[in-house]
Amino acid sequence: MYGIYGSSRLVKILPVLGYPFVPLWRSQLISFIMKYGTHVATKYPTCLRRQPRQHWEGGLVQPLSRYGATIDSEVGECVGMRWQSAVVIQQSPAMADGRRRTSSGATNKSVSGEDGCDSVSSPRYAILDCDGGSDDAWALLLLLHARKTHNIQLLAITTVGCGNTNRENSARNMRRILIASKRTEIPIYLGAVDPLIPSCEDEKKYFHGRDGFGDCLEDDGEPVECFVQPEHAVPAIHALCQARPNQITIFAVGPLTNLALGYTMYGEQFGNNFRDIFIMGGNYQGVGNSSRAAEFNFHSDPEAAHTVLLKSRCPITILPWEPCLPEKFNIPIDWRLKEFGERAKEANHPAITMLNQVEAAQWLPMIEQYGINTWNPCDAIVVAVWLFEERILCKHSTWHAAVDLRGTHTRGQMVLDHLREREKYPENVRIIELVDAEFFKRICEWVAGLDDGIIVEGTQ
Ligand SMILES: [Ca+2]
Repeated sequence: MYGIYGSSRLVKILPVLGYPFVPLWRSQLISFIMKYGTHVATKYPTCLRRQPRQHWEGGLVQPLSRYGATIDSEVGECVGMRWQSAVVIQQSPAMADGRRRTSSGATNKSVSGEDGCDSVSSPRYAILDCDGGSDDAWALLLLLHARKTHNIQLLAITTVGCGNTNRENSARNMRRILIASKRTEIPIYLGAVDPLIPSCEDEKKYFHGRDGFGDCLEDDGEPVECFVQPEHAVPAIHALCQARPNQITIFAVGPLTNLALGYTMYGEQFGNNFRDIFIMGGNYQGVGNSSRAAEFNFHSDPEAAHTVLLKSRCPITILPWEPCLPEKFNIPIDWRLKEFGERAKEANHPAITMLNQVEAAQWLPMIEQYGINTWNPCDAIVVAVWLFEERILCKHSTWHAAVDLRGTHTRGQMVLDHLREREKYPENVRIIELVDAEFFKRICEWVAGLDDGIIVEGTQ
């Protein structure tokens, strides 16, 4: 049994069973829970009644429960005007047999069997809500490849129409990846056509070409209606998550319109069924790529991003734009298209070979036009953090985040509570600030079948 001693800002491990008295921030405690899969007893202190209960529950207890912790009793006391409480973490079966859990439940057991499947870890469920660009395709490739090694079950791909391209093209592009990967059993659902408040002017930047895939591939002629599900994406997400409450991770790597519509249609219960949400979108240092001050996904539907951040009670991890910039994430396009791309082609990887063509069509003109010479498949980076957090995530922090809806220059910008007024604005997101680009290259090689070492090393 481990004891955790808490205050509103700081949580400390009590010296139970010889454990040192170690201060932990809430985010660190959550990481502890995520890693070891624990049983938790805690108290909602009576003196907290002068504060909103959700400040405590939303800030600490609820995230813990989302990560599998069981909360079954309460102890605690009030000290002066401050409150203190105890959180007791009991050894879980996973700890008892020496296994460790990551945030998403993976064990560190090395692969076994010739298919590389870890037979011990329980399934982890995911839904990919995307807008059909090449980095969405890479996010999909990581999830598909992790089926064997991480026991990932991708339950659905849902598309949104106000991002890189329309929802039909998004579905078509994801279908191309599924066909190339021989995984067409995964259902695709069409989602929202437009953002919550449609723009009067087409000011959108088409980084990925009008079709999301560089406008370089021939249409195979298969009507979209023939391969997508008849149901709309939003009720599909709701039904899937109702069937597996608190078990499904939502990857939201396009505009957040589908998730926002879910909250509008079903209320907060829609998100209460999520295990967690991993978002690629927003910015936290004011650096824009869609406008001067806003990131593409949030800027494409600011009201949707606002809704998701406001309504969600499950843990949210955000990869904003800044950690994807060359100063922090520097993978040369030459490495992607030549060195790695050629090796993947020689290894006869159909999906990556197709993406070689797609990404050459997208990136080479940008080298000429903007002098961009680094590759940053942002959507795949956030999936990589989910799969390999302990090895690729170098820096993160927790904040209250909101979205500016009315700024003359800053509409769609993500705004953090830099004043740290936690009682007024409890932390609602974890921000990824830095990832290891060199390790991401190894992940790409793993997807291509060129490097299984990152799994065999068994420390994800
Ligand atoms: Ca995307």
